[in-house]
Amino acid sequence: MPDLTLVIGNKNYSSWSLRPWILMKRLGVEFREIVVRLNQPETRDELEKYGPSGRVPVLRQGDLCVWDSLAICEYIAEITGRGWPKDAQARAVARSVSAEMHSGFANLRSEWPMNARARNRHTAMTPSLEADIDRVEEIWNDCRRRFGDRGGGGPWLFGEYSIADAMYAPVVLRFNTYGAQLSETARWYMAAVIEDPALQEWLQAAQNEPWTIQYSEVG
Ligand SMILES: N[C@@H](CCC(=O)N[C@@H](CS)C(=O)NCC(=O)O)C(=O)O
Repeated sequence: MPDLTLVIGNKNYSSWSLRPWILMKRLGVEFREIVVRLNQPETRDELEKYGPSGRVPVLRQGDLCVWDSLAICEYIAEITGRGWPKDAQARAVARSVSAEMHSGFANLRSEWPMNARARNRHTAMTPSLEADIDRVEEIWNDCRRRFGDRGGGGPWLFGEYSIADAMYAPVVLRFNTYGAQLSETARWYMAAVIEDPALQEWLQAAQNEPWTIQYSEVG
């Protein structure tokens, strides 16, 4: 694959970075990786070197710069021909659940920040957090029930691994850290995501990072 560089944030905390990273790993796309340490005095200047939004993730390929996690996943799908379900209706639903994750779930994001290596954290349940958790469960249950047998019937939301799984990987880590109470299907899906060697590689790297971001240490 031609000359791809993915710029990401700390693996322990950067939920947006995990999405394209895990998609590229799962699809076997080779890339160089640059980690920018977030929440430091020099972070803004560092980020501006790589992309126009001052945020990560950013994908560079020669003169091309793609910023925003979903746009990067879409580009990877374009250059590999993989990443979305093959069937048009399954693909439309995969795009819907990916877009819903991309633009929503503000309470889940703020109340349960991603902290990949943390376990047994507890926060008070709020109605808005509960509503977000319920909606994620509904999405996982619905996708598995309707599309789980597609593409060879793997453990993923649409059978075969797709961008939708990459979009929800950070949520799996949040649920793992704060101990969400989930249905059997959701627990089974989470186990598949966590056992995935690509996710294990990310978790190991997060474990080895010496940096802490205090405002993301919750519970
Ligand atoms: N919608 C963007 C959001 C990216 C984003 O907010 N990234 C955070 C890190 S997870 C960031 O770069 N923050 C800048 C900073 O911490 O200075 C995407 O999907 O890529």
